[in-house]
Amino acid sequence: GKAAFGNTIDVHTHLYLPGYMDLLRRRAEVPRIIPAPPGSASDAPERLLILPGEDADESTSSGRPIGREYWSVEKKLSFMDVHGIQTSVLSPANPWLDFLPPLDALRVAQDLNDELHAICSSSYPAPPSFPSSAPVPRFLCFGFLPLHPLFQSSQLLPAIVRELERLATPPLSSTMRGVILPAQHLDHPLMDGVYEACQRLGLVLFIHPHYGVGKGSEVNGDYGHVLPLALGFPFETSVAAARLLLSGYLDRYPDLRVLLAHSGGTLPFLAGRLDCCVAHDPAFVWGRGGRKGGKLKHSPSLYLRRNFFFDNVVYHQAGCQCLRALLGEAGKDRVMWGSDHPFFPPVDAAEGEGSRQRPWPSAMKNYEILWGEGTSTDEVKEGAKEEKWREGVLW
Ligand code: 5CU
Repeated sequence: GKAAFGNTIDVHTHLYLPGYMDLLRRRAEVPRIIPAPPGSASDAPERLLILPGEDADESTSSGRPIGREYWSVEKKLSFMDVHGIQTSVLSPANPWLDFLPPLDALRVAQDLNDELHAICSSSYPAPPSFPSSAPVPRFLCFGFLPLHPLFQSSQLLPAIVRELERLATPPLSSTMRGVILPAQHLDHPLMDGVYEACQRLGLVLFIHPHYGVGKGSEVNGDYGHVLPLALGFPFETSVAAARLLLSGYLDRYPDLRVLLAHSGGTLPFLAGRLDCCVAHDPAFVWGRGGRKGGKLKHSPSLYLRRNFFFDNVVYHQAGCQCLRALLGEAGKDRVMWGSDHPFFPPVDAAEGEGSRQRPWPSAMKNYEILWGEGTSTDEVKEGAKEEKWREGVLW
């Protein structure tokens, strides 16, 4: 059917919970929040240092302003209203709780999951101009899972599974749709228990990068935030998802649902090479009659079409078309709209807060690439295009 502006579900949008902000304020190392200097204006923002090594690079070491759009529910709602977003599926921001020791991480994850659920389960009306006459949830969420700490202490696994079960049980299950995980170690033996629980409980795994690839490599270093975010992030996701594909876990857990950030990184473009290399490697042979003794039952691109879902946060129509070509007609609903808010705000700082009440070019670009280049903001607002970006199959 036809969509109207106001139907969108945003599957990639972050909220810094008040409890998480306090945690970052208490830290002396990255990730951390630097207070506004003493004596500065009362509205001077704090600053955020988040990415690995950001404090060591002169161009990024002073951090970036972290204003209310990072943590205020009111600000998130006004962003949603301006961009026609009916429901935001909130996720905690990278690097989640990766920096905490195992036992602290588990306790803090439980507290923050409760805090996230409390925010999402409050009722917030949609603007009257939005099309839905029935009340709709304005927020759903992906919870925290202290996964990095798990790799330091395997004894954490039963508690992690219990936390997944808690998220999938009322009252939390009314808002929790899954968990957000770093794009790391997805083929680790300890992940078996996590995947078993997520498949059994119907929880979606949202895989999101933070670390880039190749420590200290050219991919991450220099040029400010450009290389880590433009290349390091998507390469990290590509490698992590490929490791998951190749591990055989998706034969063991064929109903697992995995949402990949930033349109799956480079995988849509490279899926053919993955298929070809697997086909030519005796360790990964598969055959028409089923498994031939190789490790995988299917070629990698079949898992990409079967188990994976994608946001469209790629800011480029050709990238999105590549993803569509991989998924084919039947899979087109698996590409879902994402904003990556509060990241990539309008750059025109001179307009300050005012400019942030208007459509963000970054978010509008993600409408355009689903609908075709050249779609104007007015067309978006009129909802004149076929509904392609509304959630299809995840919820
Ligand atoms: O701009 C950034 O640093 C980020 C980030 O850290 N995480 C994200 O999802 N998008 C942009």
